[in-house]
Amino acid sequence: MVTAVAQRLASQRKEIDDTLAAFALSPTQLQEVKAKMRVELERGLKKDSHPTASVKMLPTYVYRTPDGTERGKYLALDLGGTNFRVLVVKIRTGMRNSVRMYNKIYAIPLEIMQGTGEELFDHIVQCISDFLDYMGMKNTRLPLGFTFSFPCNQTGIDKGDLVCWTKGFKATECEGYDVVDMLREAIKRRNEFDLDIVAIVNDTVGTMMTCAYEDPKCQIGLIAGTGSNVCYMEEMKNIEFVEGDEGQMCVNTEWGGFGANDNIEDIRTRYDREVDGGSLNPGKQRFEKMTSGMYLGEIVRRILIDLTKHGLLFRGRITERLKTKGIFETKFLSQIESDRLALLQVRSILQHLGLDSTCDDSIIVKEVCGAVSRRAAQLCGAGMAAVVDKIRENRGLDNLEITVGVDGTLYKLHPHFSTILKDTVRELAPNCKVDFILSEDGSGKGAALITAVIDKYLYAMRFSDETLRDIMARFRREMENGLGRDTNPTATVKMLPTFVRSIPDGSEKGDFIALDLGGSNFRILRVKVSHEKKQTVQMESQIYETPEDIIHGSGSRLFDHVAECLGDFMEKQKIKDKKLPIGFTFSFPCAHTKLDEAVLLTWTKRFKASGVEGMDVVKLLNKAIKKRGDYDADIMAVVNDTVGTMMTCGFDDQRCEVGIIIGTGTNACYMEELRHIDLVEGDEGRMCINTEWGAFGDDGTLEDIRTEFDREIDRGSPNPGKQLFEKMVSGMYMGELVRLILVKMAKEGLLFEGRITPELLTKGKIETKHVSAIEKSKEGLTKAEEILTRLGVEPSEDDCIAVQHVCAIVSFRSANLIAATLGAILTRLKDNKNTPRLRTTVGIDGSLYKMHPQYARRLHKTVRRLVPESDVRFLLSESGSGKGAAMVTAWASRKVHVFTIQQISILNKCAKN
Ligand code: 0WK
Ligand code: 0WK
Ligand code: BGC
Ligand code: BGC
Repeated sequence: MVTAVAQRLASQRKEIDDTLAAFALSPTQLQEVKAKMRVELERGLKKDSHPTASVKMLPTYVYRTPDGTERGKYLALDLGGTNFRVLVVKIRTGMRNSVRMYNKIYAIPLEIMQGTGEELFDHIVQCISDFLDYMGMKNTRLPLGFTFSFPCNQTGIDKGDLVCWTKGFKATECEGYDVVDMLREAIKRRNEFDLDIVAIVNDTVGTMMTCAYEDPKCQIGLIAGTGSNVCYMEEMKNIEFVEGDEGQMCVNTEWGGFGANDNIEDIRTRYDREVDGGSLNPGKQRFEKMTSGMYLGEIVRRILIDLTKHGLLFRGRITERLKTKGIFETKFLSQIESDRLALLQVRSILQHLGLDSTCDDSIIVKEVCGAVSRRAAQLCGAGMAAVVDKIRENRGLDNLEITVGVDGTLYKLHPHFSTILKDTVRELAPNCKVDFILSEDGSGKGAALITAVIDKYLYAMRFSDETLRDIMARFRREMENGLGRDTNPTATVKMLPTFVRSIPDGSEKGDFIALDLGGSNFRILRVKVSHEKKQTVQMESQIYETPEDIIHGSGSRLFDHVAECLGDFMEKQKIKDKKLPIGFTFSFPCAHTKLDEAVLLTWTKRFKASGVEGMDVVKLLNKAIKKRGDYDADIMAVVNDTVGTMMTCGFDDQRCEVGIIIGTGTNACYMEELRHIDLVEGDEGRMCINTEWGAFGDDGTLEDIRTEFDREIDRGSPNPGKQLFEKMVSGMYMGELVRLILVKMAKEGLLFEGRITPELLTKGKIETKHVSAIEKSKEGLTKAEEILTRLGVEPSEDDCIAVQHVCAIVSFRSANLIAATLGAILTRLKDNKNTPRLRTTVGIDGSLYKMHPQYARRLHKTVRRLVPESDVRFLLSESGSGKGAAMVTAWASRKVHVFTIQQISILNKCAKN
């Protein structure tokens, strides 16, 4: 006689089974899910159906997995999972697994997740700031990889518009906006540090990269955590809405959206619809809401409520806590389902949720949890089976061996989830041998690896302040070597005495001619310095050609050309009959024995005229002028353009005691204490030293920071092995450096889909003025497209972004390196003056410094960081070094005048005696 109790229990049991039956998916149903997922994957890839596809198949612009050659130091952010992490990742080459990481976890309070976008990104930047402080890295401008675990429409590796928030996020004014821009804006708002955001990656992609670093077969990334998603390496030819058919690109499937077109309504239960209805984004992410950690607990809670309502659980008593949304966290599922947990412990979990339960209750709860998590794992398995089968067919293989990199608390913590998932994949994709490896280090490492891949050729061009200070110290040592009598002969930085003893003192006056040879223009100037009420300078100038055949021809032809231009200028100025004193700015390294005696040590930049090196350039010019015989000139001084620049700026600012050129070439001079210049007699006062820092490193001291591109530039230059520092930083070489990097990246398929055109292979096709144009914030990308199109490489938008990035790295390196060598000069001046704080002015000229949109700002910032105990004013030389040369000439002619008077008085004295 079946007791009423037994009957009641049986019907209760049936009711429970009926409820849970909806979660039990048959192999057929799973096959259908797999097939439907496959259809959606294909629809997502096709141009026409992509816009309406429920599985968005978003391009990631990651073209390959790591190959072990990555290296460098990177920052990474990891936002969107349970924890927000800020990491620093150091990757060393050659030895796989040689990655060192340090990270800090930061909370993202609910009110920030669901506040305004500005608040959210300000919060992120505040965490970064805290981390950089903690790591003492606030001044290092490291490249950053940003793991952003939400669907983004990317148009490049560092450009991605947020499609829609998922999981617990709902910050306003973010959807539809570029996430990288929002982060950059927030960093700007805080104005405390600078970062180079190189890549934005989805956490599935970061996870795939992290695992592929260990296992090259890893070509799929799976997240089974708060959210649920997969990415994999797809054939470019199948991604119809992205240009190019060669090679592969990683696609972020965003399978969480599967079902948006109602194609899985047959397996969605009313609990799923309730959870969806009660979520932050109803109607969206339906597949995710059946499979991921954010929702499984909530599904269980709603089933428990239903069963309790039907008196099948907890004696039909629905507690307030059980009514509380989100109270039944997914971690409880994992705990409750753990085989190691006795029923008693299940009851204590339920207790913790304010649920008094019986053993039966806890058994039923365990069953409910099991049903929900099992379905989740099976659904993920079915989806994964669709993905691996697609890859197998992509490659025309009967059997595929592949690895999936996995992360996520659900996969990691749930006792059965991973096994069920793997079993489902094996059943539904029998032709695929699929290995699953757990990502130990999270996707931050993967984000850093992606940054390294992109940055592969560039990372070596990024210097931490530590490295810059080391270069500063090296240069300081070279300065001392150059100043020392014994060490000068072998010093690379020649520290050439200029015989200029002071900057203008306001007493200069007269009518002068100045020649300005060696920069991008050969200029002849007439400079009139007069003293009406105050000292004024009038200048007239004319630019003359310096044709290739002249500067590469014989020395006599070159100086004949200079003399001819001078004659022409004097003609036009109607001063051919006047013997005006001439100041000759000759922008090459010269050993002076006095102001108007200067022997050219070596040509630099484009000049290579024969028979001039080792000769006194004043003599050569005088000879050429004499040869003409149509005018007479009195060359009173030869000055380096750095000296001319310092003098020009010194005319307006008495504090100016450093002159720098950052143009075709680069160099610096400064006022040194005479007692420190062993090569010149006397200890009183100061003399301007032309450092000729362009030759820094010619003895190999910079080999550790020179890249393969620097070596290639040097090999192709008219003066191999010389001016190695100049070749890393100056305008004559910057465009070429960029071109060489682009060729290499194109060869690696990282750019222009691997297209390499004869123009791109032609030396000099990218000029430094192009680099400056491309880095202009507003029209830079358009310029990039224009210039690259002219090179025939048919650039895509992200090619232009990447090229802009390359330009930024190369020009930034230049500014940083010059900041380091200038820093050495400033600290020397400070020590010379024995002052706790240096106050000085640096006069600057040169087309790179003047034309490049960011150069000056970057240089100033780095100098102030490297030499904090200084107040440095950077004064741009508006009128060129000709004016400065005239100032020196004024001084020289006065000296001669004084000297002559002295001589005459001495001679008179002798005569009298
Ligand atoms: C750890 C990864 C992170 C990802 C998370 C997902 O580093 O990028 O978002 O796993 O798992 P969850 O924390 O959502 O469980
Ligand atoms: C303008 C100066 C000249 C100097 C030049 C350097 O007047 O003496 O050589 O700047 O800049 P560049 O023309 O090489 O860019
Ligand atoms: C997001 C994905 C992410 C996944 C795992 C989903 O909600 O849409 O972009 O990969 O969660 O974190
Ligand atoms: C020369 C320097 C000059 C600099 C800037 C270098 O190549 O060696 O003398 O000052 O270019 O024009």
